[in-house]
Amino acid sequence: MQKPRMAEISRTTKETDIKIDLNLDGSGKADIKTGVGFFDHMLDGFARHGFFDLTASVSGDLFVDCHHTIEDTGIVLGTAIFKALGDKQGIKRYGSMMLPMDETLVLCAIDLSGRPYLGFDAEFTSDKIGDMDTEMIREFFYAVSYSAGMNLHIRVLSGTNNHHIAEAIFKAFGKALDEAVSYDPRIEGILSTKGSL
Ligand SMILES: [Mn+2]
Repeated sequence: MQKPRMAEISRTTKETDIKIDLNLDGSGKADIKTGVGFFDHMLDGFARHGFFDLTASVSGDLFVDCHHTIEDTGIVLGTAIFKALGDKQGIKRYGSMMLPMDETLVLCAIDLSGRPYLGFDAEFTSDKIGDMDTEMIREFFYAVSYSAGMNLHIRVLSGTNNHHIAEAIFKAFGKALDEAVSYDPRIEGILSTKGSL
């Protein structure tokens, strides 16, 4: 039994003040306070369905809008994932999920390759869901993929309800990441022909 992979990251700028505690080997316990209610709901779904323990305490310049708060939370979460993963010994590296939510169907595929890339194909018909700008969903995942060094593809295959589409994306991301970070006992060392990820 390996010891739990955890990271605690703090980041303060003139725009945001963020502290994230992440345990990749958790049980899905989340305590999220970003000041953006719908974003909290999304991160909660990510943690719960990925079986990650996640505490996020975020204080951002919401008097401007939600942009810096959400983007910077993505940077810190990605950094926490990167740090918690360490040298990636014994992990599956790849993970994917096809997640249905009523009329919505979302594909998420991940390679923890160390090379950041985001493929994002999702359309929203409303500018906002609750207090969150829908255009920030792409920005969030770009920040996560870049700071975690993760190849991340998200495609909405069907869906009409904006709340469902967003929620299915975050849950699919949690499930795919859970698979990618999980151990496979058949893997000796690091799963790469190069010997490192
Ligand atoms: Mn919901």
